[in-house]
Amino acid sequence: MKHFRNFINGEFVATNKTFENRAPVDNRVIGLVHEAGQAEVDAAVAAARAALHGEWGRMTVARRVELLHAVADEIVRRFDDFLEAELADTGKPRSLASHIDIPRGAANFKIFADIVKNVPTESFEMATPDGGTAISYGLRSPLGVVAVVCPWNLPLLLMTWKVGPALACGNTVIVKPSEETPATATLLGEVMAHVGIPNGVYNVLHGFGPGSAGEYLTRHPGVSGITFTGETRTGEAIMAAAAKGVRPVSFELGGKNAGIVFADADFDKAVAGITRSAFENCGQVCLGTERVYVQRPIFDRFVQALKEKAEALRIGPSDEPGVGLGPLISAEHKAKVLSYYELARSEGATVVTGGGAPAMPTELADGHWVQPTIWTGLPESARVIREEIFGPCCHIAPFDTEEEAIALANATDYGLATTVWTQDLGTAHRMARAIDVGLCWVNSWFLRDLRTAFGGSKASGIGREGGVHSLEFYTELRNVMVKL
Ligand code: NAD
Ligand code: 6OD
Repeated sequence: MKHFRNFINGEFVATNKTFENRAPVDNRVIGLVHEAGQAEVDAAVAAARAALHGEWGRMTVARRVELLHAVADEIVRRFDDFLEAELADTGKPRSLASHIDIPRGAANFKIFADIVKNVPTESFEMATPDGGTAISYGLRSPLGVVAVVCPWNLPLLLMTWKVGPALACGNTVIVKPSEETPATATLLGEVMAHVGIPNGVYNVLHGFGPGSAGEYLTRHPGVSGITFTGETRTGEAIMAAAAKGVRPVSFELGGKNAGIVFADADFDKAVAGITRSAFENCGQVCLGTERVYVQRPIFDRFVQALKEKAEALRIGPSDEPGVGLGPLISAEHKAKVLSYYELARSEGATVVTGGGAPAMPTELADGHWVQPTIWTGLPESARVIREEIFGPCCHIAPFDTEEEAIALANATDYGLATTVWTQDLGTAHRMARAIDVGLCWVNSWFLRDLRTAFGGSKASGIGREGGVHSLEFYTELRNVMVKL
């Protein structure tokens, strides 16, 4: 049985309160997680604060950059360890984790180390009222001790997406991984120690949200800022905690993203793209498409083609040959997704395919499997169309005009992402301008350039990270005015 301990001040710390870590593929207990209480949170904050002013705080940027490259190299060297840890925690297809999750774990350290090394700050020269000259310039200092609160859907990718830039900017971090996926954050502690990241710079606390490590950490006055990825409702609770002390937050939250397919789109590419955006990672991607709008001339053909793609997805554990769909993360999440499958029926949906749990072999029968599901025929007011489900499902509706597609896409409280399929550049640009989202993909989906701004509008988030935008959150910019 594996034990996932907290990582505080360079040491793995056990506690006398543990909870079970279960495999999504069969619900077997695969580990025990040591839950951090207030004492461990206090210790981690003290360690992170001390490290801020110790060797780490005095280190040259060049040395910090070198160390972060070493972290990335060590993740690559231990690729298989990270891969197995992620697969055990999530049950996702091996091909997915090995092509996306783990490589991004390494890239997130490299890219932000290089950005910090190469991005200048502003500088202005001006005439002063007495006829002299002054030069002002910007100096970036770390924000301080950063709490990094993470979800379970892309555990290593989403954690390092915050830890990479935070450390590159000279901060120290305390990570609270999801209670569902403790493994890769813990493993990263070994990597940090191995490459010589000073003690206290990277800390990990395990536990839940309310009444546990998540709440204790985000309420802690020694935490300078909070970066969070997860549900919008949780973001509201964390924002209330951050209000005490007026501490900054960066939030990447939920979505109810629209995919828009115009009749002039490359049909096969659009079908393949929406298949990915609706079903990849078993629909557990915040950027995923749960609302699909297809221009009327190709609507019936598109529904039929997507149905065939969904039905061709092989459901199974990570290593099953040709597997396209893994399990959901937990029994609780499966119950939530299946409750929406029921709700869709009661709201009057036509179930094009799926709508339940698949029959699985006995050894996998306790896993959290659901069928990829497509609905049509619901009114826009239906809860299934309004609420984030976070499962492998989508509703498809027809539209006639560009204006109608824009209105449909925008009729949501969320504003995270959209994917637009058309061969007309003018249409693409107009849609990108008109849809209220942080991220608009055209003829693509989840195609990432880490130098670009990433984040959501409306209830989907606060702020942008990525490229220099990460520097804006993870540093304080001081202006220095020098009268010559
Ligand atoms: P969640 O909000 O339930 O949990 C996320 C983390 O917050 C966990 O570590 C949890 O323990 C912690 N937490 C919960 N309540 C807390 C509290 N009161 N105080 C402090 N910490 C608390 O989210 P989840 O179920 O793990 O992830 C799925 C959600 O994340 C979906 O809504 C999805 O859209 C969203 N998400 C968004 C993005 C994005 O980039 N916008 C990316 C991935 C996931
Ligand atoms: O690619 C990223 O940097 C990122 N933050 C992806 C988020 C995916 C949501 O599930």
